[in-house]
Amino acid sequence: MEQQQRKSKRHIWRYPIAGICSAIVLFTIAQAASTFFGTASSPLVALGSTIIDFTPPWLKDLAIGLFGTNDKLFLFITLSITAALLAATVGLATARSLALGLSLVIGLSVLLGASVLSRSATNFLDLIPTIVGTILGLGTLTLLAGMATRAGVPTVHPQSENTTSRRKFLLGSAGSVALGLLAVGTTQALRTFRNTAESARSALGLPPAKVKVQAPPQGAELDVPGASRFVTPNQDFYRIDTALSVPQIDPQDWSLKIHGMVEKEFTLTFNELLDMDLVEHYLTLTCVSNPVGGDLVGNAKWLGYPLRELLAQAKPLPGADMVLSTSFDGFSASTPLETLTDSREALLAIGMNGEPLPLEHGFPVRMVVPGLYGYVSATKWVVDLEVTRFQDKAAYWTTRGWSERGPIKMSSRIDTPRSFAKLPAGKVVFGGTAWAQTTGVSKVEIRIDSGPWQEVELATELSVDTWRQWRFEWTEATAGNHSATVRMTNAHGQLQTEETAAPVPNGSSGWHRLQFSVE
Ligand SMILES: Nc1nc2c(c(=O)[nH]1)N[C@H]1C(S)=C(S)[C@@H](COP(=O)(O)O)O[C@H]1N2
Ligand SMILES: [Mo]
Repeated sequence: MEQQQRKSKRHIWRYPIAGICSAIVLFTIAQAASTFFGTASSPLVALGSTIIDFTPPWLKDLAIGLFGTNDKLFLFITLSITAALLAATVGLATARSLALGLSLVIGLSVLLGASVLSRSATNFLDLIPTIVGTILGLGTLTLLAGMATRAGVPTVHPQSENTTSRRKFLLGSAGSVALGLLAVGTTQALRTFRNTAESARSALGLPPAKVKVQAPPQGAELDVPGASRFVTPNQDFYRIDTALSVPQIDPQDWSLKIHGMVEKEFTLTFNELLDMDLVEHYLTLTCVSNPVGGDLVGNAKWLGYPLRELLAQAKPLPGADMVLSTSFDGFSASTPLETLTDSREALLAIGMNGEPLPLEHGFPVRMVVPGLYGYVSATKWVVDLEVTRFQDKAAYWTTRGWSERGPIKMSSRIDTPRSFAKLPAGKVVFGGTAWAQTTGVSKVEIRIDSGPWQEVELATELSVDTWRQWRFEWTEATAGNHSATVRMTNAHGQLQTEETAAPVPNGSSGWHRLQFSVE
């Protein structure tokens, strides 16, 4: 007995490994099964999304601030480390009793299943991948824990027995990792083979707009090296959403339901939308999480059908003051009804810069509304519009501490020089952008150190809904450390506020200021 305990201690490392190996089998098999069955939400994605949903706003903000668009990679790494630690603990529990370890796995799988069911558009059939993965995970754990335990039992020839048992255990572990790799490979192959959304997108020819927008005039682009372009190329356009895996929607399966407080409810199909009188509009989209000077803002030419016209067909009832738009993956946004019925060009968009929407920007259909932050207006993969009242319904971010309404705060930014740049003496060229969607930018001023405010050169305005580039030359740049501050004035003569505010709950404010040095 005495000897057996000592031996078990020596082999204790095998149990956490057994736990981790069975977790690898559980997750990779569940993932492969979900891809195979084409379920609405795979267990891994469901788990990640549930965690995102429960992430407090300040943490979401911190993650976006620290990792920008890599916030999902950060989540993935944190999640993997946590899962590995948890799996190792479960493995250790089997050293005490196999039944205890197996019960823990079942308990954790029930949580996983619950997170799958909590996603929108899932049903009990979506549990099959989790169940298949769990069964194989339990099998792996039983097998490997058994091998680990046998190593602890004393025999007449301890030496030889130990070597074979170790070899067996390592082979068993390697086998389960190989099974996991095979499952990952199968998942990838199935995905590539079945990517209907991507192939539908490539095959889609965008219909021409009925009302074509004028191309940006020559003067809309100031060509300052280092400053952002007037039109943001699609591949450089910032991406913010709660979707861990980009929704894959075949346009032929897409439809939009317009219902709620309306005289006439109806459903729109993609082909019907293609046949409508589409318009083009340049609009600068902005994220509420954008810090002062940040880059969660981009400008594109959108092609779509005016939401104003669509709502006119549904005829909102008196008393309605909000449209709750919901995406295929369960995100929702509350948009004031008046912003969708007044004269601004709010669109149900299918095109971005002359192409069908990229999958990650909402293919096949999204909303864009001039003057409102994305979280209350720019629903990607939109499938449902409910005309309702603010007092009756709350949107995704409203229930997580953000304001129910989110008009964009006017802002200005220095793109070049970069913060802490070291520049040669002589001439310093400053460049940047400023935006005040729906109102327009009338003036941008810059201040070097604590000098006077000086007006900068402004690019030609294309529309009040787009940003305007600006340019300024400091001709007698003196050696030493300097700071530059920028501020704008909108077309109503209002000056951008100096008062700083954090992004939560309704957008950042304050003047963008940076430091640089001249040699
Ligand atoms: N379905 C869905 N749509 C969404 C979001 C989301 O999380 N899910 N995020 C919104 C937010 S916060 C912003 S800022 C914009 C960003 O759009 P983009 O990724 O195309 O730049 O999308 C909006 N639409
Ligand atoms: Mo956003």
